[in-house]
Amino acid sequence: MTNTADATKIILDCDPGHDDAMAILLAIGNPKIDLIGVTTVGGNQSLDKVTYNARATLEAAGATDVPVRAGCDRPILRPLKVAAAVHGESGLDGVELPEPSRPLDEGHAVNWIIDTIMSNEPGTITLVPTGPLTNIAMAVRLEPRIVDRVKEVVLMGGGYHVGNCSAVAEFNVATDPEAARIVFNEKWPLTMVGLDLTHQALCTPEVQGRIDAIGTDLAHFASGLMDFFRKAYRNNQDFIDPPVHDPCTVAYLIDPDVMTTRRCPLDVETHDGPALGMTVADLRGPEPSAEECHTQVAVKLDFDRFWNLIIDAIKAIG
Ligand SMILES: [Ca+2]
Repeated sequence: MTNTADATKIILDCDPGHDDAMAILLAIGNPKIDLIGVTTVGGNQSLDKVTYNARATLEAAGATDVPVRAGCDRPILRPLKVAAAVHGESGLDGVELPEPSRPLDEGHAVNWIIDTIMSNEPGTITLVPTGPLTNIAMAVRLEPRIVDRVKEVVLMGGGYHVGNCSAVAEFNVATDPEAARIVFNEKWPLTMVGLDLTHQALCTPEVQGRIDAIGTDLAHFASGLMDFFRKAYRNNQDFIDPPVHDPCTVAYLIDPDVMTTRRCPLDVETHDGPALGMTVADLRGPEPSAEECHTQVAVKLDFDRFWNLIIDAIKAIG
């Protein structure tokens, strides 16, 4: 895939994960995104498993030029509770994973994130976290200067109306609420693509039929992921069709018109109790300006525009 000259350079920090895998495919298959590296974090499954899954997904997409580095294997303060009910024992159940031909790249993901941001021109690297925010929080504590050098942070996590781990907490934020609190409170431009938005990104049978119709091995791989994800969401989450959360972040970077956003102050509840891991959005009053407020939430998805991007990416990879 040849990228456009103005392609957005992103670091995808993820825990694949069926929807993380779809985010990887979208990043690889769209010329407006330059995926300069994948970093992994313990979340949906153990660090070893999600790191293997990231490498296998890149292999499936023929993208063996993209480096993968493993990061933190557990949250900053809390034990890791994986999401095997949603993603299976492997973290990417439902498909045959190709053996990665590229060895895992050396070095810790947190150090690589810092080195990459500090060695590139300021304002050129976008962080796209789609797992617990442990690596990003560790990076910003180790090297605070990354805050001013990052172009923006577009993350999947949280929700201002609804949770999935609890009534009010979403998995990525609930897994490492302290890390999320650190990341949300740094003064970089931050977009929270939360459940309010991603629950609109449903892989309906009609959408999956369009993926199947592409007819390539990669389309078969993506469809197999969606089959498992649908079953898991029917059995565990009272969904008919699975919400494909993580690629919404990449889609927003390709085409901001894929969603509407609302600027508002955000914070994270870190105290134990019924609201642990809640993302608290202050939606009172008129919408603040970008100068007044560095955070925004994703509100409304353009469903057709979103799925067209995914389908075009799978086609483009071939
Ligand atoms: Ca994820």
